[in-house]
Amino acid sequence: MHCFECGKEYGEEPASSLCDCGGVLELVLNENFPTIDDFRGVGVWRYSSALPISRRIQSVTMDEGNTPLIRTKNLVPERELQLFVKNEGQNPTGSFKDRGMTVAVTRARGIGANTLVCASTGNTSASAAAYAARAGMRAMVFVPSGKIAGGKLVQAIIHGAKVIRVNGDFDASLEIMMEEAGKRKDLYVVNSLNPFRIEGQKTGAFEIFEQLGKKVPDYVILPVGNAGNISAYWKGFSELKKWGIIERTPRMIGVQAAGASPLAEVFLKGKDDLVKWKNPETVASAIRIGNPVSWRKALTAVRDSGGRLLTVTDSEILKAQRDLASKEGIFVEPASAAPIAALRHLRDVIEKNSSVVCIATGNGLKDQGVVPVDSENLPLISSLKELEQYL
Ligand code: AN7
Repeated sequence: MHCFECGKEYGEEPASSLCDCGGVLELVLNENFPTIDDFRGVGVWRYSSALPISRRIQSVTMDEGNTPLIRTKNLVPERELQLFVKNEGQNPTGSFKDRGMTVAVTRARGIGANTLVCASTGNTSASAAAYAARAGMRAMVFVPSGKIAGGKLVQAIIHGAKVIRVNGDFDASLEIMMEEAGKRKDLYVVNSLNPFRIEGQKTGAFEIFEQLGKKVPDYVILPVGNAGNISAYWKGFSELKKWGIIERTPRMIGVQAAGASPLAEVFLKGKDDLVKWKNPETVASAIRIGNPVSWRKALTAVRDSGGRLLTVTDSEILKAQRDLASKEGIFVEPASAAPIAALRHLRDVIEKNSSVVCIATGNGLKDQGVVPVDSENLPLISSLKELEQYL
């Protein structure tokens, strides 16, 4: 375990899960590289030979991962693009967070932690709450007041987490949570700055490779908030290459909402430093983040892979969400529709016939408030006769 920014090495993660320099940590496997024959079982733990968890520790799992990779039929002409959607909304708590949470909470169990803590735009808190319940631990989650999707809050509450609202946005929630966690040894931070979360999330890349019949897609497109997940997928593909399992890596494309795009700004302006945004605003509340903690990892992923970062507007996001639901039968939350919305902007970038995987990070049922339903104006009948009149 070492700092991604200054290189300092660590044997065990510090209380805050961040380096003394403020950088994010990274786990690197230096020997005993796995081969494809080492992958056994189903889901995230199929890849345990590639995960930094001792086999002596019993995993805290709910069979996360093993999510469908769905070839689209109607969204784009099949002759032009091989477009796939990786439906991470089918994880136990309905988002990709479970991939990382199963590994981070297993790690927490291994080092004897008993209280999980996170700041969250919603999905991390839902996942942390559920895995804490599973592990017999406590969870304390900090969420931005009034700006979190109803379904996610319901999940955190039903799983028994202590939910604390912060008067402010996600970035303010993270700041308060980190200050508290830095002071207390009994709290274990499960935000995506936790390097064990990233390890679990990288298994999404392994699955895509196997689901495509041991092939690597040309492009992988993800929504970007704190920038942990795009970093995790890049780590997964890079490791497959380092271990001699694949020969080339895909181009990584990150998509931010226009109103919350500090990282896309760094890329588009060709800068090397992130300027955090105050008061980010977007309908995609999952990625309403102005100070992405893993921004440097993500920028490396995008640049080293030959990819890019771009932005999409809220109306493009909502249209893509509706298109995916009404043309393919896949209902995702707004943030997860951002990669689909980005396709239109990438027509001159993605070569004809390329294979493209969009990561659908979260289930649409979590955030029902964004879908306008005028129930008063739906037809209401009390008899077959009225039905026939209506039809
Ligand atoms: C559906 O739950 O940050 O770029 O606190 O819920 O790794 O942050 C959620 C992020 C994309 C962005 N899609 O991933 C949280 C949180 C969905 C998400 C992202 C999130 P990162």
